[in-house]
Amino acid sequence: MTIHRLNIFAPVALLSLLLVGGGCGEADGTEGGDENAEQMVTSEDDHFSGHFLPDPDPPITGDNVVTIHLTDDGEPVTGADIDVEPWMPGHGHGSPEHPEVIEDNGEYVVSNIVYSMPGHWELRVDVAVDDLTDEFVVDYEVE
Ligand SMILES: [Cu+2]
Repeated sequence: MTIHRLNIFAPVALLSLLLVGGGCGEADGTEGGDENAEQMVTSEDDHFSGHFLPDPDPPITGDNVVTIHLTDDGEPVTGADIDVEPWMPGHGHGSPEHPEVIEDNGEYVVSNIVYSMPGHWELRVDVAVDDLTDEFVVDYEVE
């Protein structure tokens, strides 16, 4: 990230801190201006890589979609069993909705991701392929 970008995002972050004041807790302070751009993420036990593309970007309070390109050593991983849970670690709550996953040849479209408030959310993605299980934890700043 660049300084230039920080200058753009810092006022927005401050503003959302002020706006969130009366919610279910204080907005989680996050380090160094997390971006919500598409990201390549490695699963917790290093079994998989996931290319995460949020729509909209950045994510918004309400209904969101995330497309995950799941790979293992650069090869698409097909037929994975994927379970997604949004989680707000600063407040200890999840989402009122359960996301749905549809696969197209190693590309997993996750819909019905409902963030109930702005702030710092995790997307916790459990992946099971045959006997192998692993998990992604991806951070988002929800507007
Ligand atoms: Cu909350």
